[in-house]
Amino acid sequence: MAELKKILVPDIGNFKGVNVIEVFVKAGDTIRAEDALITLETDKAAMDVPSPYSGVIKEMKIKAGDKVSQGSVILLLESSDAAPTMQPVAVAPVLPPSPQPSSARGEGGTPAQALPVPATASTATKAHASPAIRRFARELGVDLAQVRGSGEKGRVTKDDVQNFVKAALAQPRDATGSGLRIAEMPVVDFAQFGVVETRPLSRIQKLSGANLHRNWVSIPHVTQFDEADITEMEAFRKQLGEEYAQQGIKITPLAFLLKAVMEALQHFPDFNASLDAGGENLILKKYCHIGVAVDTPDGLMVPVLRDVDCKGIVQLAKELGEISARARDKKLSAADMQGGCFTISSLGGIGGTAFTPIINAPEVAILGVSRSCMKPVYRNGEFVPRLMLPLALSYDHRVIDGASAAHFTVYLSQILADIRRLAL
Ligand code: CAO
Repeated sequence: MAELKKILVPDIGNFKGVNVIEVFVKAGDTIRAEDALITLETDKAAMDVPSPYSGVIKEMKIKAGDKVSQGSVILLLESSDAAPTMQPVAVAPVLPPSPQPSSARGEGGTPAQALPVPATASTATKAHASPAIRRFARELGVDLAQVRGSGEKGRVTKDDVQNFVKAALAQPRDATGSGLRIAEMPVVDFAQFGVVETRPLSRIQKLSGANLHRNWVSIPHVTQFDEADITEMEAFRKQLGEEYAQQGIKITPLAFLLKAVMEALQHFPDFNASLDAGGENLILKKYCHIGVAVDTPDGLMVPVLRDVDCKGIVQLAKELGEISARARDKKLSAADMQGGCFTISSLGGIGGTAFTPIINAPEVAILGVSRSCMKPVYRNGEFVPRLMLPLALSYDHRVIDGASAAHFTVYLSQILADIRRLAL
């Protein structure tokens, strides 16, 4: 049967009017026997007072800053425990110890047996904190010496330990887990400058944003620029486009690019690869799945076209139309976006002359394509009008060096300039 019990300050030796420096519980809390309730501190040592019973706290009778002696009521506890448990009291030195060679002194330089309870080995550290806080810090793996104490005499409180952990978790991490120590972004109240409206980011924006941020800060990016002469390719594409329009297949430059990139990946296998988790090995892929960045009303999605090496340009154009429509209709499955070896991001349908795409890790390179444009190209002693396609290859410099990247774009440009090479 549960009954209301008074929990009293136990025998603390001859000390009277001892400071309550920390209260760990509050009314309404359910506690177990031996949970720490309060920490008392004399000028010699701090000690935790544990609960002799388990139960629910009905009322607190003291608060931090009060002074208590043996027999003072700490709280009222509703408990059905018949007998109290033993009352071990853990002790810690009050102040950081100064080195003391004398064996006559207890651990941490505190006079031994200052209180009639045993000090444990774990209390002999330099930080100023109660035994319960030391245990709490130990459970979280926190080195108390690194925590700045906000309590009286610089004592470390539970809040200090929690804030230390929160701050550590909030630190940006790089791929190796070390903090990047980036300066904090200022918090600006834009409303002070004019009218504003707050719109939450979409789920896709939040997800892709986190991945883009990770890739941007953890991969050493370099972007190689080039131009491909697609005058002949474009003439052929237009011809094909008319033929396949009746079948509802739209043949855009991207279908040719998929095929040409596949050919370049086979020629330069290091681009069709990923670093393993330890960053020690390159995993070379014998398949060729290529992701395509698709702009949707909710944000960027990257569905993957499978086995590009086994498909023709018309088939790729058909699948590209289908998969980008599915992306825009939010009908892509997680599997549709997995397994890519390389990504193409084409802004050619929109415009622009160049951009630097972010690598879609764990891939090691991405091709950005901008809008083709007629340009005067100097050939055989004269300027001739040629349709030039701007290419931007961002690559992971841990895996690919600049010369390889230039070879890759030159090779890709040669194929696009004469797509008969795809048949070789
Ligand atoms: N140069 C000139 N014209 C181009 C071109 C290029 N590089 N690429 C495409 N075009 C033309 C097409 O031929 C088509 O012309 P017509 O309508 O006259 O036939 C028009 O531009 C529109 O093409 P499209 O966008 O419908 O088709 P696509 O195959 O080029 O692209 C897709 C498909 C899904 C990639 C595209 O719609 C898209 O979403 N692009 C945005 C990708 C993106 O946001 N990337 C950025 C990622 S980083 O934030």
